[in-house]
Amino acid sequence: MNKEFQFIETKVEDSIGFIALNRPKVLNAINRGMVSEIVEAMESYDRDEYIRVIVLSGKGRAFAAGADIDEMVDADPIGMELLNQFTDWDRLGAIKKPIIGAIHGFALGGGFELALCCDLLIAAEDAEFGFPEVNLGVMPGAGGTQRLTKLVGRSRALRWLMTGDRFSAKEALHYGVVCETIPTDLLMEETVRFAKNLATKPPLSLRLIKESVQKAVDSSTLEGMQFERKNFYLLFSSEDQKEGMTAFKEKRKPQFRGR
Ligand code: DAK
Repeated sequence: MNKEFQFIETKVEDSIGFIALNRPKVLNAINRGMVSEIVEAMESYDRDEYIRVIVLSGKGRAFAAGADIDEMVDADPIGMELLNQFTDWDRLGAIKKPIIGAIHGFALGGGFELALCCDLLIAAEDAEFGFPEVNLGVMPGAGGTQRLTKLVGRSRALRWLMTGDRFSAKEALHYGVVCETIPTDLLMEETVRFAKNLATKPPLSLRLIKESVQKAVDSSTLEGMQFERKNFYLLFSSEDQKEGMTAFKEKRKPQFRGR
């Protein structure tokens, strides 16, 4: 993608599409333009066959300290409805490729909600998470109450949502919010290593695993099992299934093409 963005930075390397939030002076406070740019970049990566994995991170000393309060202070409900900003957030949920969030510093409010739109979160040891919306007289509105509760359960979610307290990377790991913690200065290096490994996996398997796990979150076990089974069958029509199993028999490394 050869495009200059105003609020994010993008680059493609080794079949990984990178997006870095880029308003470091305000701790990457997420304004409307930034959300549109993230969606545009993600959808473009999703369409690009060369890209296997997307990595989302923040420049400066935070991932993102929330939605831009300057933009919200005078907001009104009808104005927000007409701007229809949640549609952009919903589009993030429709991305098919794996999204890895590399989180350091603050991931608060809308910043935490953005992180929760990722599939895998890798946190630097200095990361701090939280939903401080309650201290501003509001509450999360871009999926925070739903996604957090499904991740950590009702009791812990209420604990964090009602107090607005921040919690550490260590706690985030303990409660399953993130899947790894990494020494802060190694965050990007280790995230890239992780992403490169994912990029060697068969893209269709990754895509259907992502869809099936989302189904587990959204539906009954029976419905989810049926969905999983159909996806399992479907992969037997892929070239990558033949390649993966033949390579095993021939004792060589498989080359997956996403077909
Ligand atoms: N918005 C705007 N500016 C922010 C900001 C934010 N969320 N967070 C930080 N900044 C700015 C600060 O104002 C400061 O700017 P200057 O004063 O230098 O001009 C600069 O970033 C550096 O911040 P601090 O000086 O405060 O840095 P500290 O290290 O002392 O403190 C902090 C860091 C993260 C504890 C503190 O900045 C802080 O409490 N920030 C606000 C955190 C917060 O309340 N976040 C939740 C916002 S509510 C929606 C979707 C989502 C949402 C809403 C609508 N739709 C689709 C409609 C989400 C809502 C939220 O996230």
